[in-house]
Amino acid sequence: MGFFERNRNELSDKGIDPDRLPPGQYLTDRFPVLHVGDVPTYEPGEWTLTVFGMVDEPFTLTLDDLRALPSITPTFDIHCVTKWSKFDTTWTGVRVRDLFERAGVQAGATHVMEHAEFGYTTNIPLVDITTDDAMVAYAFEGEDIEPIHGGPVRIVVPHLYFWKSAKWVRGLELRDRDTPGFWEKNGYNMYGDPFKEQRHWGD
Ligand SMILES: Nc1nc2c(c(=O)[nH]1)N[C@H]1C(S)=C(S)[C@@H](COP(=O)(O)O)O[C@H]1N2
Ligand SMILES: [Mo]
Repeated sequence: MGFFERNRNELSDKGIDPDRLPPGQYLTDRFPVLHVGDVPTYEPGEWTLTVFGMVDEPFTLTLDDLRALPSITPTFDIHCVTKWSKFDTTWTGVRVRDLFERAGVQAGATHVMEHAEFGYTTNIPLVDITTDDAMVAYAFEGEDIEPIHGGPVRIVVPHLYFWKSAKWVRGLELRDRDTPGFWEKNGYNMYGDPFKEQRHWGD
């Protein structure tokens, strides 16, 4: 029996529903770090997030502004395209939906480009970044998000592969079309549903 099959079988032994693990994934208790390029460092007050593009009222938030907004603290599983999944992760943040309501999304906007520090981008349909659990997160397991995991603030969208969750997010741009982000230009799927194994172009 190979590693993946053994890992999946261990789930039932631990009393975990194996159906939570998407095809081709394995469960890990670790929290791997994955990104291209450097980890940014911010002076206090330096980080901001701007909502722009097809909105009536573009605006920019500081970390203090973000923390002052109504927050959610859901628990969910996350799935990386490099095949690790981590269960029951708990994040605190503000729903993207709430930020977009404040900005006033214009008719015809269908997609969002997430812009992160140093030019990382990832594209996502508007409906997928405005679900109940899709958030601009500033805490992981009750603590500030570590810089290596995207702190001070990252996007978390649990139902898509984790590359759709931009670390060090700085901008959310509303658009009227789907255009590829960083990995999507380099072979990764435009949508990225882990349960359909949409890892690459053509999946
Ligand atoms: N800004 C930025 N965000 C990013 C990435 C990146 O390279 N740059 N990598 C993505 C990928 S591929 C994954 S799996 C997750 C990893 O998050 P983690 O390092 O906290 O596990 O971040 C995503 N967000
Ligand atoms: Mo990833």
